[in-house]
Amino acid sequence: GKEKWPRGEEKVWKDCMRDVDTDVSSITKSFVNHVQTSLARQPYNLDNLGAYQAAALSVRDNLLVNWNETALQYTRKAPKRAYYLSLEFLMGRTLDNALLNLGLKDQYAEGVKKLGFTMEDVLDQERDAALGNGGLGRLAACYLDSSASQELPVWGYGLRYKYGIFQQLISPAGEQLEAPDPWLDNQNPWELPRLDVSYEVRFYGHAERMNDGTPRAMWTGGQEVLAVAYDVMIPGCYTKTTNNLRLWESKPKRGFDLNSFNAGNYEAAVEASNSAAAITSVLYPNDHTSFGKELRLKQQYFWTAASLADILRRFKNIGKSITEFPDYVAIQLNDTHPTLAIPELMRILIDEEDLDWATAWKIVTNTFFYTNHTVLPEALEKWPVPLLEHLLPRHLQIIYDINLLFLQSVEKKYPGDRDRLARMSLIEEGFPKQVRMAYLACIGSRKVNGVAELHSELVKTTILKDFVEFEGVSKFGNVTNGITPRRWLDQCNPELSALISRTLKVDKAVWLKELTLLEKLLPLTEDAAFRTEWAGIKQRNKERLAHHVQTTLGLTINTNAMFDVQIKRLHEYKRQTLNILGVIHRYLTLKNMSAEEKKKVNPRVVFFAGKAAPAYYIAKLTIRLIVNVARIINADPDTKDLLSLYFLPDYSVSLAEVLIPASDISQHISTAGTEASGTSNMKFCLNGGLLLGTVDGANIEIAEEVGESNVFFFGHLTPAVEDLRYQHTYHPVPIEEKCPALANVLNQVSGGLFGDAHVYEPLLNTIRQGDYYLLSDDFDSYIAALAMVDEAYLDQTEWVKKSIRTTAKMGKFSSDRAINEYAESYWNIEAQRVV
Ligand code: GPW
Repeated sequence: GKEKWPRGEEKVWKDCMRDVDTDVSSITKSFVNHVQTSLARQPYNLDNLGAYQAAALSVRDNLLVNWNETALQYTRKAPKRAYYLSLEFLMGRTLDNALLNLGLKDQYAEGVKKLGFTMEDVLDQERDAALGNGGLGRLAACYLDSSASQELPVWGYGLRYKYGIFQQLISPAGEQLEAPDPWLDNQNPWELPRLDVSYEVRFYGHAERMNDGTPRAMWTGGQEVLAVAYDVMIPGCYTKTTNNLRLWESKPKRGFDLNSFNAGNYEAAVEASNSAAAITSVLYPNDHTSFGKELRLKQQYFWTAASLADILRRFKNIGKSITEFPDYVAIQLNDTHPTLAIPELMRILIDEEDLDWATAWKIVTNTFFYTNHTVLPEALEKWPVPLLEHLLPRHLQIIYDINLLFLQSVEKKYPGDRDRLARMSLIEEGFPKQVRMAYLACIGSRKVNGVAELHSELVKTTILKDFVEFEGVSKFGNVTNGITPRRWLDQCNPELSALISRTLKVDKAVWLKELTLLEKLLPLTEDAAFRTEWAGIKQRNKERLAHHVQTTLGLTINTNAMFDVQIKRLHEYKRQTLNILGVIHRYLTLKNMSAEEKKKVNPRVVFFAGKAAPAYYIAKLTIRLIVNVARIINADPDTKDLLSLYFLPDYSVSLAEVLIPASDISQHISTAGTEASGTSNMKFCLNGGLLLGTVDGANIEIAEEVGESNVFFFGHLTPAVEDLRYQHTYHPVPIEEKCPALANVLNQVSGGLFGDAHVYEPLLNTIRQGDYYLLSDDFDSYIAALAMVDEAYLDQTEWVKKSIRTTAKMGKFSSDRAINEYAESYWNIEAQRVV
């Protein structure tokens, strides 16, 4: 029988249960309690780090109350739930976000002050949780925030990497160096170890088909590893709903392999335990590239297998028939990284639940949803068949079976079309053969979506064209990305948030969750006093950034200049190179100006930040060029008041929170058709920064919202790109002829104006030869667009109007809108009120 609960005296239990703290005195009490007990520290020698830890532990107690009640509610009501499987969650810091979402920021600030600390110093002690590379991982974090804020029963599943994205250092020569990010070293108050929640995950071994008339097989032997859960609380904004992000840590099943140990082979025994721990030791620092490494495949399987086992166990507790699985569970695949979940669920349903193939496949294809985040070929995951066969023999069998049945159905619709079969096969022929993960994700899912209108069209007309023809277009959709206005406005730009609440006479508890209310700011473009306030806030954010750079890097920045910002992963398609070559062009132009001409120029400070994948040679060269151009330009007395340039090392979520509110203009200048969406473009615009960009990704939808007259567009459009590349290959025109301005800039770099003459040749040659990303095609119009930005900036009144209009029209880009689209049109889940 079931245990009676609570044990003992119910009243004693109930009287002792805590609720969320709301008043300053219980907050200070809990803070001091944690200093005394959890931290075992003396009040008189408590430093800022200790104060942060005490504050975090006390906030965590509050979150746990809500987190438990949310879990209880979900268990009782058993609604359909959605699971967001992502190899990356780029969370950043938690304390400030938790305080704002709980609505306790003021109370904590007051309490902390009474105890002799300032909130700012305390918040600044927290290390970023940087379990992601860039946009894809940060999107996952924004979606968790929105799911909780919209009271949706959504959990995240990921890996608890011991090392997050590497720390970036810049050498004296301007080279990127990488250092590990041991983010857990100071303990992590935001996670809850769940040593009781663990699963065994198998690798290698043998798979033997039963051949008993069923599709079953036995998978035995190999290596078994334990997946242990760590839970991270995800508070919603002004709601009790506090969801869960479950991260898996790998560990050896039995500490030591006793067989080897007894055989006297101590080293082999320890090695086995090392290899289990290695699985979740480090986040792969590659963005938009798939390297085919065995350990990465191990990570993917380890994580999908543990997550599915956990989801299945939870489903089974409801007591429904397995065929009802898709009525209770939706699983979103964040890119193809979790695609092994498809054959893994087939394996469980067939080998363990004993279902027939058709029933199992029907369950699978009603459970999964796949989001594609790129059409760049180098990013599309393919796994070598021999590697899969070795590591996951049963899954390879299942993939082959899926492929066979799939190709039979294609053959039936297009008899004799051999080319089509070869194109659509899950297996790419070659040496070795490879499994095309995007195709597997596509056919194994209920729906497929891209992340902005243009990108979703490109998915349908390029990489998945045959699949659209075969399966029908209704399976393919778009959910334009979004960003959480909690972190990316209220938290990073508190003054602007307060001005908005004051002006609209609407509490932020309302407009932060209904962001289209920002439209009510539109009439205020005509209010001079409001414009002054607006401009004043931008100015103070610029000073805050300058202060940050002064204290961290010792550099003094001219805050009277226009702040021009490009911050994102270094990648050729994002064209940081175009930006730095544009800066050099500007520098050369200034050098040739008379003193009189210079008076008309408005000063500009250009900021770059971003990491390059450690093995991405060309991207690293771009960083080196930026740093060395900065060195020359910033020291040139002829120009330094009018143009200066900074590369801020070790870009992170926290640095973005300081940079974004300070930008007058930001650059999103990818070759048309290459940036699936972009999300920092949305963050800048939400904070009243104007956008300089190409007609690409979500830039297009931003322009649709704010009006084309409020953005600065340049460059060739997507349909022209293919033709231009063809021209480059078959009718190349020397760069001196095609774009003399760019040729001159390249020659200056080659000639050693920024030192290291020979060093940059491989980078410059990517433009001189082939120019795959079309810098020479877009350079002139880029320079013209920059000139338009300068001109527009001269009219400050009009500029501030544009800035206000931009913020006002950004409501669409709240991740609340995006997550509601997923909930309604994809997952079919409903909000659950937790009281
Ligand atoms: F290649 N994105 C990313 F599609 O940050 F997998 N890393 C990646 O590895 C990939 C995509 C991948 C980004 C897109 O480049 C960006 O345009 C988009 O806004 C973001 O994902 C979120 O959808």
